[in-house]
Amino acid sequence: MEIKDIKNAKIKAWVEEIKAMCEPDAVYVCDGSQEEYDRLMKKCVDAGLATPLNKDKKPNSFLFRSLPSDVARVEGRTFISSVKQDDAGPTNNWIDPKELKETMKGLYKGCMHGRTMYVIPFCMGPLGSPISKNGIEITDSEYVVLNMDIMTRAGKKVLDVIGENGEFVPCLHSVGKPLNNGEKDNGIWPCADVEHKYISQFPEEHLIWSYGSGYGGNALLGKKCFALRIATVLAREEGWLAEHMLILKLTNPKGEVKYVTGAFPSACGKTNLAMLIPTIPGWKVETIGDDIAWMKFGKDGRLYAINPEAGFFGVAPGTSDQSNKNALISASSNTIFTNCALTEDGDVWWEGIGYPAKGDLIDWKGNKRPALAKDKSPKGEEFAHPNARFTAPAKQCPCIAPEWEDPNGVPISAILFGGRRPSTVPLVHQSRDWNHGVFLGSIVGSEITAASTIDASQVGKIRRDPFAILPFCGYNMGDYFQHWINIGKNAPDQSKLPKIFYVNWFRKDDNNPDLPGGFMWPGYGDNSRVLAWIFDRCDGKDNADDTAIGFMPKAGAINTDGLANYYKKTLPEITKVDKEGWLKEIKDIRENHYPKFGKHLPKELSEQLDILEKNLSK
Ligand code: SAT
Ligand code: MN
Repeated sequence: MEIKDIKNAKIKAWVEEIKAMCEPDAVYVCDGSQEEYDRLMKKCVDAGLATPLNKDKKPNSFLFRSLPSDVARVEGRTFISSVKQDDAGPTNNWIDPKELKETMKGLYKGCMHGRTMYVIPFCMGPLGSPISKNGIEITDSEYVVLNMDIMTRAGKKVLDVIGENGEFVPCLHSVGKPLNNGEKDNGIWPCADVEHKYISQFPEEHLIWSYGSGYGGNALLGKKCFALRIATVLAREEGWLAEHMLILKLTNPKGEVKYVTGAFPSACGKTNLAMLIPTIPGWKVETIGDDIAWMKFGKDGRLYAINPEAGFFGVAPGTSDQSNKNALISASSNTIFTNCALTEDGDVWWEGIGYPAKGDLIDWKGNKRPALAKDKSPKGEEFAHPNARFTAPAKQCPCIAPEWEDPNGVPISAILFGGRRPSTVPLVHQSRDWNHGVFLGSIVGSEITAASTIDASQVGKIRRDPFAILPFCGYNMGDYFQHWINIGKNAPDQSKLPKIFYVNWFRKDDNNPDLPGGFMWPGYGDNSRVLAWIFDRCDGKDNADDTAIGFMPKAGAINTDGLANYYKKTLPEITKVDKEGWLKEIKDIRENHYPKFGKHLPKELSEQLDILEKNLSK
């Protein structure tokens, strides 16, 4: 489609304005058709940017390789550009919007020379849902168009929904690599140097400007930029929750259903949990979403969630038949792979895929190397980048819940928080009430992962990531905590609020040689044992002890049938209160974590810290 096919005057004017600034060779409005997808993919293949995979192994699937400087989100180059710095808060990078816009306009000027400017109308959430929101992404990257096509509902149907007066979030993106004088990409992933990358959110204007990166959340602007950074701002204004959470449907052996959301920092097994295959008989997990939840109160006073996305942008390494079979099946056709290794027979391979590759591999940097006899590689010598991804349509997931696109969303019974915590935090505990739950969300911490940094030396250190949303909150985190407190306070019916839990699958004991990887809990499908306990808690079952830190499983309340003996032995250790550990935790929160938020820290949270300390000293 062309600009003249856009009926909405506001969109049209904006597109014209960007065209004048970026000076593309052509403008193309995406209709979202299969023909369009195939045509743009062919363009990538012809330009040497995409490799078609073997049709018998991965039908209609393609592999892209990015540059080493463009393999992950760039948090250091991500900005919340609010009018006042205080509104961005202590945990976001901030530049004055006037200054940032001047700088970026300088970069955008003529940045699309030699390229086509694509206009992607997209909807976050099921079309026609009262919770969904529309956006328009302008980009000069075919890779972005193709990924947006999988990750969102995109195309003409969205223009129709927006109509002549509907609202939309404008999202501008350029890879920042103009092609002057007939220059070509020549198979090299286009992007700008790190110091010229800008991932900018303007919260007052509900506007996104991204420059210089073609990768993931930096470029697919519907995901982290819109559905989290801008949506958190909208949610606060409008009284709902935009969260970095998976949504799963849990069915017990009696056929009763509960929906659960969960916030875990990137690459903490969130996608695995969303698609978990239970090891306890009779239980079933189905997926609604694996990354983002938008939650609003329904007429019945319950909190309803939708998944604003239509696909999975999942971490490939570590995904195997054993860790997440459902993700592998989701990504077995019609999938875009990024920075995975390529096998001789035209399939993809990655570390932790569950089997060694044969013959030679082409690694994510494009070098041919003989495969190792195992499915692991030494650090720094991986064949697939540790943050290599698959972009797969959610509808291909074998365990996608039939109601995953229900415009009304699903009613949430439980909210989980978690992270990689080798010590202190037990396998599971439940908050006493809403504010205590907000406290638990506020202290979430995790080891730094390859998804959040391009600096390999940082990987493995612990950082606090409250609500797992620290890199994705579009305003002051202290005010965000307050918003959560207010949601509880102003809930239409307090008794219908979801119960809040803190889980930790990652407790370690490196001195116990029995434990694979030193982990005291098997994780993966065995996490269903914890989900089952949570399910029963939501029904008020008497399966918990009231402890200093909250409700914890009574002895024998976690189903251990079929669990390896060494895990049965570690279970008491990971389901008790580590008093010393928590006292250290309190000290760290009080000295290093909470002070960051200054006067924006809700008094309810410091109260929770005092209560916890008092309980522990009893
Ligand atoms: O690259 S994304 O931001 O989309 C994925 C992630 O880091 O969680
Ligand atoms: Mn995520």
